[in-house]
Amino acid sequence: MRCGVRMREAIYDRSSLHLSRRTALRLSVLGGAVMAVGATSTAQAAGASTIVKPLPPELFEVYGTNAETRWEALSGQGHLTPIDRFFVRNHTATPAIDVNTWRLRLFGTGLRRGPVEFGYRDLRSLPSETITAAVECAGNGRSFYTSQQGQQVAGTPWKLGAIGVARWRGVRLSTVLAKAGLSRRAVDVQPSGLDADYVTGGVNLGKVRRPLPIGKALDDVLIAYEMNGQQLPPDHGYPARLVVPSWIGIASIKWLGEIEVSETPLASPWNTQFYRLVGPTYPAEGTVVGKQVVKSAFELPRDAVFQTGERHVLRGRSWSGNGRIRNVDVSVDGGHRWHPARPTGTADKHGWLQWEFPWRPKEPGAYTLRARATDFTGATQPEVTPYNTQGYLFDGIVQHPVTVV
Ligand SMILES: Nc1nc2c(c(=O)[nH]1)N[C@H]1C(S)=C(S)[C@@H](COP(=O)(O)O)O[C@H]1N2
Ligand SMILES: [Mo]
Repeated sequence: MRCGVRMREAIYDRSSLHLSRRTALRLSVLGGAVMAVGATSTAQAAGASTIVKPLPPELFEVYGTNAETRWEALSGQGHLTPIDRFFVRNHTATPAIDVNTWRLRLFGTGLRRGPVEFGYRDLRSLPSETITAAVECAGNGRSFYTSQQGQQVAGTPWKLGAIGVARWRGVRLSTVLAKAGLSRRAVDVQPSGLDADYVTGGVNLGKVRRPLPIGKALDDVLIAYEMNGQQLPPDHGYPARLVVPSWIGIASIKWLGEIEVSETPLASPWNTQFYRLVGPTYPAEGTVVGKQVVKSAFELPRDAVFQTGERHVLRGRSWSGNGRIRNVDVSVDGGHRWHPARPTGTADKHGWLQWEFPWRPKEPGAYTLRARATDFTGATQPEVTPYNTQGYLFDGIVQHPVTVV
């Protein structure tokens, strides 16, 4: 097979107790792991993991093929999200890729010569660069459209944990494009993944792929092969993924296999059907989503419990696709009064700002914590985010309920 890809057959299963009898009969226990005999869809239907790394419930909340980081699991952690708690968003399942036969193939009308291939060693021998950047799903915070705004939206009901910040090392996409003979006439590139075709509603949409304008592709995009100083883990795109700073997660294609380079605009379901803002405040054809928005989160479980009269330090993080966070305000009284939070780290252009806020609650009861960030462009978090049908780009102030006893 050209790219040496085969679908992962061994799937670690933590939910075999929930398997139907029929599915259970198709699984045989093998050395503590469970071998799925059928295709990925069997595993998915059975609720078995399509993610390789362990997903302990204290670190993750799992939704089908996806898992979000619990914010309390970032408490006490540094600027970077450790790999063991970095969220995973898989359209299907993490594939097993043989790096020895893996190739990255570039082709299309936007190249001066025919297809050009790079092996893993080729990539590693090119000049490397290291950046700190968030990968965040466009749907991060989606569940708040429903819980705070009473709106029905389609997609994974993420809270705020579909984001992670990592240190990525790799080769600039611009370096690889130049090597491949980029034409001056190129307008779009379209990376595509080596994971299984994405089938939804009975329709096969093909490989996960999304066009990226050449301006962004040449600006600051990385083909990453390391994450937080380690080889890129299977779930995060091994052997190589794109990291598109400040843009929605879908731009950062994992398990990179091909990049089409085109002198005419490209399209895929991921920029026509998905990742468009459609709703009453948007044009009829919808608005294509690129950059991320401003958000904030407390490093606390929902319904955290605090002691009356004691001094607590509330900690959190804020981030924006526009760049650095300028300031963060916190309210503990239902949004009436706002007080500045104290930064505890440096604002990162493509990462986040960590902050803290001391709090000594005087009376027991139910409280709602709020954090509201403003970035250096002046963009801030509104009370209400305008509705879009697929619940993307929620930037509203999130209400975090806690109890004081
Ligand atoms: N090949 C491929 N790339 C992909 C995806 C995928 O399912 N397949 N999911 C995308 C989406 S929607 C997001 S939010 C990010 C998630 O990256 P992570 O799983 O490393 O956190 O990967 C993106 N790249
Ligand atoms: Mo995503």
